[in-house]
Amino acid sequence: MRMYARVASATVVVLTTVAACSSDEGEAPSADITIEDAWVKASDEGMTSAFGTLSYDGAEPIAITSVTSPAANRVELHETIMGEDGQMMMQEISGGFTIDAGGELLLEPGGDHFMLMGLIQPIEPGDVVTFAATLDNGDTFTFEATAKSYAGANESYHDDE
Ligand SMILES: [Cu+2]
Repeated sequence: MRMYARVASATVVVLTTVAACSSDEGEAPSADITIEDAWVKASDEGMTSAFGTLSYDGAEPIAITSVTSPAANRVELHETIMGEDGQMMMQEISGGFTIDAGGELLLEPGGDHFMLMGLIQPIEPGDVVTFAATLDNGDTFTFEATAKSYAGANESYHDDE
């Protein structure tokens, strides 16, 4: 009898703590990700890249596992690495882009980026391209990126070799 009473009161304490935590959050539990300065490298055909600064407001680390866009047949999550021959090359990152709790992820030419494969039509400077990203917790978020001409970010693609 005494044992049972102790367990019951411990449970009450735990529930109270959880309630206090969730009221501290004060925000909807949907994706706490925002992107700033999102842009796409204008391109006539083939493939191109999208960049920006992702900020994540959640309490647990998260990963962006897939991205789609009506502008391309496929969007891959790429990292840029030094190849064995000393040339920079890009490849699909395994496990997606992870972002720490309260962290940022910079997508920039020569680094991590969203890779648009098989453009549906030319992307001209000033065009707005929409994206939908899926997170490892099942949440999704959408964002828009404006196209601009850019001469860099011509790292070779792993499959080319
Ligand atoms: Cu790439």
